[in-house]
Amino acid sequence: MICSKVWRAVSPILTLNRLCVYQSAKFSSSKSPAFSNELKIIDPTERPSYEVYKVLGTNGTIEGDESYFAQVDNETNIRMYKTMVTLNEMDKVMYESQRQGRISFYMTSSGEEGSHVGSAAALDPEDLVYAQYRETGVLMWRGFSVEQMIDQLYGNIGSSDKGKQMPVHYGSRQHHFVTISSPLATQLPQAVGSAYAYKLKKNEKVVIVYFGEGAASEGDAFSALNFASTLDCPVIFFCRNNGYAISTPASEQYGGDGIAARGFGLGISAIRVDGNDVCAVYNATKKAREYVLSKKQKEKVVPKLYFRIGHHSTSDDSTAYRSKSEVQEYEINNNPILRFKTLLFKKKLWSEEQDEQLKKESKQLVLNSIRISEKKLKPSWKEMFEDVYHEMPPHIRDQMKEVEDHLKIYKDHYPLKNHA
Ligand SMILES: Cc1ncc(C[n+]2csc(CCOP(=O)(O)OP(=O)(O)O)c2C)c(N)n1
Repeated sequence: MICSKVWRAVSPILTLNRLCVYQSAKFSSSKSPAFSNELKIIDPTERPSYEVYKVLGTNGTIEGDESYFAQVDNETNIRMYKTMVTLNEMDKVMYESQRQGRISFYMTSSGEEGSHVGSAAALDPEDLVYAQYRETGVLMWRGFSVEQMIDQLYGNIGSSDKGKQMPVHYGSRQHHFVTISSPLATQLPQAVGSAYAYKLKKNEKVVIVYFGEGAASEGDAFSALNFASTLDCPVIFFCRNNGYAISTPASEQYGGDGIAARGFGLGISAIRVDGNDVCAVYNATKKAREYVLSKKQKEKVVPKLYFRIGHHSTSDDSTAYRSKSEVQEYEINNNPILRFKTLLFKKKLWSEEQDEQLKKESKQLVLNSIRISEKKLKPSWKEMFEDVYHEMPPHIRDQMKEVEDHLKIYKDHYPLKNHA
C-alpha cells in the first residue's frame, strides 16, 4: 500500500512532485498507520499497474466470465447493439452535416459507443446522469430520440434548450440526464451534491458522472472525489480515458497510474475496465452500482481504456497530432461495435443481412429526422431573455423591450421569418 507507513520526525506535511512525506498526525481514516525506523521513499512505480477487466476477447469470444449472459437477455443485447450502430450512423451523417455548414458544431462518439451503452444498460433508468459531452449513447439508450437530438443540433423550437446552447449540449429531465455544459469537470462536484441529496432521500438511486481523463486534471475533479469520499455519497465516477484531451496525449496529462489510482488515495474503490468491451463495461457498472448502494460510503472510479477514434470535434483535425495508422489500428482491431457484433454472430443472435438492414435503416432515420428538423422554426427571439432568472427582472424586461422597438424599425435586416 502506498504511503501506509509514517516517518516520525517530519513536519509539516509536504508534497514534492511525486514524493509525499507525511507528518505524524492524527488520521481521521479508519486505518491507523504503523511506525517504522526505516526511512523509505514511497515510490508509486513500485506498485503494479491496475489491471484492466475484460470479458470479450478481440475475436468476440467470451473469455472466462460468463455471468454477463446470465444477466443480459437476448433482446437487451440486440437493443444494445442497435443503439451502438444507430449512434455511429448518426455520428457519420451529422459530422458531414457540420462540414457542409448545416449545423455549427459537432462531436462524434466514435470508438466510445460500447462504454456509453454498456454503462447505460446496467443502470436503473431513473439513476441521475451527469455527462461531459461525449456520452450521447447514454441518452439514446434512455429513449431520447434521434429527432430530439437533431432538434438540439439545429437549435429549433423542438430543442431541449430552446436553441440557447451549442450543438451536442443535450439534456432531458424526463430521461434523468442533466443538461451538458462546456466548462470541463464542473459537473463532478454537482453530481456529488445530487448524490448526497439522494442519500438523504434514501431513494435507492445512484448518480453517475461521466468525464474524460483530461477533465480529471481540473481542480473540480479533485474536490468532487474528496467530497464524495468524506460525505459518503452514492455516486459512480465514470472516467472515459480515450488517450487524448484534444491534442494532449494522456502521457502529458498525468504522471500516475491513470485515473483509477487516484481513487485509492482518497478511500474510493475502483475498477479499471476495457472500454471497447461492452460486456465488461456492463458488468463493471452493474457491480459498481450494487456496491455503491450496499456500502453507501464507497464510490467507484471506473476508468476505461479505449481510444478516441474520431477527431476531438468538428473544430479539430487530429491528423495534426497523431498518425492515421494509430487511429486505423484501433478502428480495425479494437472497435467496440465490431467486437460486440462478432459475439452476437457467434451466439446466432444476429446476421450479416440484419446488420446491413440496420445500418440502412439507421441512416435513413437520421436523414429523415434532419429533413423534419431543418423545416422547424427557430425559437422566438424573446426566448433569449427567458430563464435567465425564474422570473424576468425589470432590467431584463427593459432590454427585451429595446430589442422589440429595434426590430420594429429594422425588421428587414433580421431573419425573423425563420423564428417562431
Ligand atoms: C474548464 C475548461 N477548460 C478547457 C476547455 C476546452 N476543452 C474542451 S474539451 C477539452 C479536452 C477534454 O478532454 P477529455 O476530458 O479527455 O475528454 P475527451 O474530449 O477526450 O472526450 C478541452 C481542453 C473547457 N471546455 N473547459
